[in-house]
Amino acid sequence: MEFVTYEVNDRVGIITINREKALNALNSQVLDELSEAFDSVDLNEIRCLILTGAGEKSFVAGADIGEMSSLSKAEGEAFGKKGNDLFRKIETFPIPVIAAVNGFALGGGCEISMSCDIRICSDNAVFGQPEVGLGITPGFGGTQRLARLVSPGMAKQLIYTARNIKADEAYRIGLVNKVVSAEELMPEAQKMAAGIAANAPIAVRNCKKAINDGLQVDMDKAIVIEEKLFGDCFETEDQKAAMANFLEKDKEKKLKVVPFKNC
Ligand code: DAK
Repeated sequence: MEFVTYEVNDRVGIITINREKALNALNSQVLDELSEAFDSVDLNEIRCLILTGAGEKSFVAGADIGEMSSLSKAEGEAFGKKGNDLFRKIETFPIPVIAAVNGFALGGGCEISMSCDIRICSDNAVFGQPEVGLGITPGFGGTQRLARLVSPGMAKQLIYTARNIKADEAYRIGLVNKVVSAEELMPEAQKMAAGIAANAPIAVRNCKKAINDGLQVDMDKAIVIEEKLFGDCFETEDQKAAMANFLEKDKEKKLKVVPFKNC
């Protein structure tokens, strides 16, 4: 792949968007390669992913404006679908995905970070949805995910004004989980990912599914979703071993890597 790299560090996979010259802007090729990178993740081995951008300046400076500028209506729709399919793939990916936001996260960059489960950013990060200034609406789920992550009023303010915000404000409104220095960004993301990877993999996956699916329905239905996914954990070796260890006062936690198909 030309613009995306994938590496594995223990049970954590790191996907890096590597198009630094264009501040990691998302063109069709980057979207295709990202999709391919997610498809290549070995879910029998990897328990958490980190998504980041190459360089120190930008996570993703948005969809590629050069490519978009000449799109016809039909091509624009196809481009939108490519992005939306990828972002849903990330959002519903069986294992958690942490966005390590290393600079600009504008437009499609802010949107791709919001399709991840958790956002950690460097103190030079800048978030924003500048689309209305370009004559379009946020088209990769920005109107939907931002309104769900922060308050609807705050999302409307950011989107209507197209104002960029810095890391500290993004943290204050709940858009990011944590702000660290640029040097600390990847170590911090890896530390969090390793912490997630140390927990029972089926339980973690079921938590992601329960939260995601539950948020789409009313509380009565959400509780049923939770019950089902809670019940599923009782078929797993991790649940049996972890509870037996507790009862036997065995403090050493040894969780198995359970194949995806058993989920
Ligand atoms: N696209 C293409 N190239 C970009 C880019 C982008 N979004 N952002 C930056 N670059 C390129 C610049 O053109 C420049 O290239 P060269 O001139 O060196 O060849 C290089 O990256 C460095 O950028 P700058 O020289 O501008 O660097 P500065 O430090 O001066 O400024 C900046 C950094 C991030 C403030 C500035 O580059 C900037 O404002 N970039 C654009 C940010 C932006 O507006 N992003 C939102 C894009 S709109 C859709 C769904 C979704 C979308 C669209 C359609 N459908 C459903 C159909 C999403 C839309 C968006 O994301």
